[in-house]
Amino acid sequence: EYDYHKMWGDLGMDVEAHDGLLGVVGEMYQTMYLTQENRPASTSYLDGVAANLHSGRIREMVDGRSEGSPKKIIGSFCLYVPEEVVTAAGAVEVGLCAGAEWAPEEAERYVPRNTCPLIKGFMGFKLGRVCPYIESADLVVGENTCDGKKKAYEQFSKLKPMYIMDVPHVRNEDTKLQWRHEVHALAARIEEETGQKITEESLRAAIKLANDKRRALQRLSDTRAADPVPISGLDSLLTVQAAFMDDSARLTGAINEMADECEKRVAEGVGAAPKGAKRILYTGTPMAVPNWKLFNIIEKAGGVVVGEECCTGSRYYKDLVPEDGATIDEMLDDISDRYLNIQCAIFTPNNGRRDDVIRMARELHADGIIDASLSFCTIYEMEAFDMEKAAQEAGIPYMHLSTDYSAEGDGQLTTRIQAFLEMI
Ligand code: BJ8
Repeated sequence: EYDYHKMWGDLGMDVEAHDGLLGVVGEMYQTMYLTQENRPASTSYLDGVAANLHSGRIREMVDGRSEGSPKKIIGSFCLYVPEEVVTAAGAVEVGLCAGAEWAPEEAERYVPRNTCPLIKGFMGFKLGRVCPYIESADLVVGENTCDGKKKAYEQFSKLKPMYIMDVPHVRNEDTKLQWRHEVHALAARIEEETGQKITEESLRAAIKLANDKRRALQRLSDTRAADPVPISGLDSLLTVQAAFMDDSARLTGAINEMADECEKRVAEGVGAAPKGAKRILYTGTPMAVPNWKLFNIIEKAGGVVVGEECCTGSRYYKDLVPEDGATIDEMLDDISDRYLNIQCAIFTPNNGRRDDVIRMARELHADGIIDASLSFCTIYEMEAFDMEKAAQEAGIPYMHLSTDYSAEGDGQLTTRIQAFLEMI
């Protein structure tokens, strides 16, 4: 029996507090996930990921590092940090976004009280020393996206070695070149960290590895257009959340198995929710582990989430990087261009996001759109006005919500969601 408590202690974690966190998350998983009926059998992979998140997966990466593969662990908070570059230089990229509140009083010594819960969450996870991903990371790559993150990184960098990428906020020829420069600079910084040069071969393989994962996620997503829908929104969400933590090749294999089973279910008319269940397209801010509450409320109320336009959803997998780049420079440019196209609300204008939401709602036969922002996220709250208009014009019922990580407003949230499901 491997001594995980020793491993967490060696990583500098607060082992006792961490036991408490694992207990809470384990209970949430039990009541939200394991109570679901008619799950595809292949989702047992997700149960394994959830069980190993802080134990087996960390051990694997930490052991791997001491054996030289991967050489380093690189943490990131955002979709704009290209994993292909990190992989090609011999490191592994892991997501550090926090989906739960932790040590808020300590976090408030570094960031204001009225900060988005995602930011407050990662500050609290670091200060409370309960996240093995943060603690095992050799370097954390941040990005100048929203004001909250940009300024919080100034604080976070006092606690952990950081490298910051500057993400443009408009798309034109100048910023395209600027962003390409940023991606090339990241490549140099990761090479310096690992002491390993990116080669044509390693970069080409990394592009293929990431694309294979995206293709598998696209396959799975396509099956959700069916009625009855073969897999729940909760399980689909966890699949993408897992992608930020698990080994890419293993994950891709598991997702393809889930897609195989879901395709078969569609052909046989087997669903995770009954035929005719109200279908919701989610759009909004990302949902980091273990932020499952909104999907749980929707699905326990009898609705089913059939798609998610967000960073823990379609934005993660809808676009591929071309696989025919001839040189390292050309491949890095292709990677840059693909990432600049992510429809984050930090961009102005960002009309592509609205188009995507309406397109997805139609393709996935959604009965309604739920657009949710984490509280104090000004940019997503701002975009909700035009999102509502676009939904109205398309004739699709729409609801906007603002939530945080606490359970305080859950009763009211449930009432509003139930009313919306009845109305659509
Ligand atoms: S590409 S969505 S992962 S920045 S919710 S911290 S925006 S105040 S997460 Fe994001 Fe990258 Fe964009 Fe995606 Fe700020 Fe809003 Fe908080 Fe947010």
